[in-house]
Amino acid sequence: MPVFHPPKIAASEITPRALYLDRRTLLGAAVGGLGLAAASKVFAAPLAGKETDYKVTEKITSKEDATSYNNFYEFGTGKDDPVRNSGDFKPTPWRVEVGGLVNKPQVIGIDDIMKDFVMEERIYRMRCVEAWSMVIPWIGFPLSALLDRVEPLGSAKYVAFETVVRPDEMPGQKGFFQPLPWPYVDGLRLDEARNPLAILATGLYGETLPNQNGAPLRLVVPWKYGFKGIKSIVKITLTENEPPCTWNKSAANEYGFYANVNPAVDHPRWSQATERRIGEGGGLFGGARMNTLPFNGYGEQVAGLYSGMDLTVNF
Ligand SMILES: Nc1nc2c(c(=O)[nH]1)N[C@H]1C(S)=C(S)[C@@H](COP(=O)(O)O)O[C@H]1N2
Ligand SMILES: [Mo]
Repeated sequence: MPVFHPPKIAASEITPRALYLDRRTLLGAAVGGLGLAAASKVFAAPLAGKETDYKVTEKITSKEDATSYNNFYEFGTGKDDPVRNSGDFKPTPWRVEVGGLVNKPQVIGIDDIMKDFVMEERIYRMRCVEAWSMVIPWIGFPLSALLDRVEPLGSAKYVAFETVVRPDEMPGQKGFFQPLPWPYVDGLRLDEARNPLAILATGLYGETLPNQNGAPLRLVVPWKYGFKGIKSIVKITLTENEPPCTWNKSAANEYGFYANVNPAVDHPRWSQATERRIGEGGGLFGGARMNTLPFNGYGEQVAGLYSGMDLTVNF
């Protein structure tokens, strides 16, 4: 029997040592002297072209960084484990079971998904709960298009997602100590899932999704912390009750169901006010530090989903 061994991300991984030891001093006048831009926005050079809801104009993270600095605990807990350990993973053939409170439950093969849904590129700002961020050009289609196809019943209030379990292909699922209980699961409220920003991605940088990024199909919800972006999905279920979420199950006080990016609500063990943009700026700790935006900058599109909710309680 494997032992469920919930990981505690070390605060030292979140905020480089000097910074977490003396955050207050650093956030004060001393910041400039250290060459950090902790208190001011330091967005990288914009791309040519107009910013739209679906394409931010911040500098795109290099493909190299986006495909080698990953969280995918099924392949190990280190940032470079997914790229190193996912070579044996077979993303095809692949079937996704879509059911629960729907009129037309169905099992859809990835080939049909590629054929039936119109793929488009979305350049999204992504923000991990560990206070780092990237800008990634995804290829995908609106989750709502898939929901339309199965016709949710009026009683459906949530959408639950489940990742594949394949210990033979996913070394993080094998062995005595395993970092999380499997399968990895997460969920959205139905109206969140229907927001046009929420997509199911099948690619990035104009290419098919690599294994380490969640091949062949993963969720991308850019206004929420990265852990909601569940990878390698095999099951989507419409439910009446709030579905479980892996990180919330493993530490409910640290990771909420909603997980909206919110600089005003600190993680119990580190600040969420700023983030490190991977690959940018270099700086002392590798990654320009910038202010984190409410809803990761997507407030105009999504804040209305949460009107009347206390987001410090429903975090
Ligand atoms: N199945 C599964 N999905 C997952 C994870 C995981 O460990 N397993 N990690 C999550 C976390 S914490 C983040 S930040 C994003 C990272 O996505 P990326 O590696 O494509 O940037 O995937 C999310 N989806
Ligand atoms: Mo994350």
